[in-house]
Amino acid sequence: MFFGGKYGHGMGGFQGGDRIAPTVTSSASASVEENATLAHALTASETVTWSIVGGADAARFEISGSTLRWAANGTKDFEAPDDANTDNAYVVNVRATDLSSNVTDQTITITVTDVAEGPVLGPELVVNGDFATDSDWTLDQGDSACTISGGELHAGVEEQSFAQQSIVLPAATYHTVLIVTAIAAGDVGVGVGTSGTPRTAPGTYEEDIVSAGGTGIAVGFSSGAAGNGAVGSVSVRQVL
Ligand SMILES: [Ca+2]
Ligand SMILES: [Ca+2]
Ligand SMILES: [Ca+2]
Ligand SMILES: [Ca+2]
Repeated sequence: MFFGGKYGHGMGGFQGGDRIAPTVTSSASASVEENATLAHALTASETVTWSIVGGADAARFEISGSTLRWAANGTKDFEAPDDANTDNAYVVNVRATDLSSNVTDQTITITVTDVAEGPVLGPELVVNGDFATDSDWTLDQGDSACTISGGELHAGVEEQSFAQQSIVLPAATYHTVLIVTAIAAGDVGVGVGTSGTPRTAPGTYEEDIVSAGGTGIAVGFSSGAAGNGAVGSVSVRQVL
């Protein structure tokens, strides 16, 4: 009985007898590009279950099986970090629990890296920007030699400017595309409250212009008897 009891105690100890805490073998740090999901594999020296037990950014994570992910399997925006101190380094404490409830915690830092992203543009602000019809544009100044025909805006020989009403916000940046199809002399430019660079040769010109504000988008040809030319299209979209 004595030995049996001792063995019995020993058997009981065997059943719960793993007293060695697991070793976490996966990395305590990783980096991931913005706009991408996170799949940081969690591994240990023995069979474990994983849980999140703390860390400044615990709420920004979730664990699916043995994969550490962003909460709701989402993504991060480098330009708008939502970690506790907004430095794009997200800190979480994970816990590995083995079959005998031994635990080992690990602090993991996931760093979000920047990706060069194109500008986000708002909707097109120009109506009839390809001059498909003789409408929408108002001749602000100049003579009647200015016409819209053949998908182009044609200017005569005086200073001329065609405009259309559109809300243009002060200090906002507008991405403009101007296609100049002909320049006999002088120059032509697009304006969004502030004038863009005068163009003196045919070509496609993209330019971001910071607006002084106003209610007009305009295409203006230079003053003087020598100025004339044609424009094939104009586009203005706010840089958001
Ligand atoms: Ca163990
Ligand atoms: Ca971004
Ligand atoms: Ca941080
Ligand atoms: Ca970026």
